[in-house]
Amino acid sequence: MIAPRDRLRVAVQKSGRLAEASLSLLGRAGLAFRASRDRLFLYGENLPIDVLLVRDDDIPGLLVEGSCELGIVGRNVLEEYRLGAPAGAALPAERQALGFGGCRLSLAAPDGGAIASIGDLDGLRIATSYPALVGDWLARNGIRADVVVLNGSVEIAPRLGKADAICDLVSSGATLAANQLHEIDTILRSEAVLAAGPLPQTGLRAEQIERLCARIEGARSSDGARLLMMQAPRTALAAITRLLPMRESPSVLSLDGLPDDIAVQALCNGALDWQHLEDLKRLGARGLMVLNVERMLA
Ligand code: PRT
Ligand code: ZN
Repeated sequence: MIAPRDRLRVAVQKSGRLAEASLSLLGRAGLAFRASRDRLFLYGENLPIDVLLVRDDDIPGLLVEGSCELGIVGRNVLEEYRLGAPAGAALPAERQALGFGGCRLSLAAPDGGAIASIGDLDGLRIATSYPALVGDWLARNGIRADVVVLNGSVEIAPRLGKADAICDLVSSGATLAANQLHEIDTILRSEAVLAAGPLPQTGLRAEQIERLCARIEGARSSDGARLLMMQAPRTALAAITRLLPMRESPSVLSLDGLPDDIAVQALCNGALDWQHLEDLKRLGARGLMVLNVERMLA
């Protein structure tokens, strides 16, 4: 049993591919931390929210035990836990995708070998660190293959004669190429996600969780957002709307004493560039201004 706490806890990878981006996201969501001496814990200085620094594989279990309420973890780790858990077990769940740590869990086979498509895997051995995800995929596709569980260096298993194919995370594809392997199918598209534990939350704790989730969503959606402001002839509005990489419909305001003109405010994504501004000028827009968006709350 875990003693009741009044502070929310978020588990984050201590070191590795997701560590820095996870803490940076929490920082952009407005959290400031002080590190403990053992570097396993970050104490939230401005909100009652602390961070546990752990191995990524431990995050789903910590959520289920209630040692933390939220965690930032790869979807691959979360889904492997969910699929590997016994039937009826309480499960952590994905709350939001976070847009970093992108990769895919793919099946790959040796170059120049006999495996060209997934149908050729029948009766063969597949090495992976994701036995539950691979087992589930095999069952869904009606393929009977043996899953060989390895906890590292999966990509060398075919050369060592331990397996005929592998299933591993791929981002650039360089590791597969260096090991003379090629992808034959993707079984999961992954990225870092915010995951929540299964325990029902009520009252203040539930409010804290919702508030942090809303802030994280806001920090994510303001990434790369630009506010474009201009004045333009009313007749140019449709052409302006077509031209811009807008996230939502623009706000259009009338101008005092200028019935043929409007002021336009449009929330755009980072793709907004000089070329857009020059094209807008050609449509008769003037007083163009682009502002970086620092914070957004839906
Ligand atoms: O110590 P701890 O257990 O916390 O960390 P870890 O070593 O288990 O994980 P880490 O830091 O390597 O990865 C954390 C998470 O990052 C993963 O669970 C994925 O969600 C995500 N991620 C994104 C990746 C990759 N991209 C990735 N490319 N995780 C691993 N890789 C490996 C892959 O396994 C392969 O060996 O990188 C190699 C392939 O990369 P490419 O670019 O050559 O294709
Ligand atoms: Zn790990």
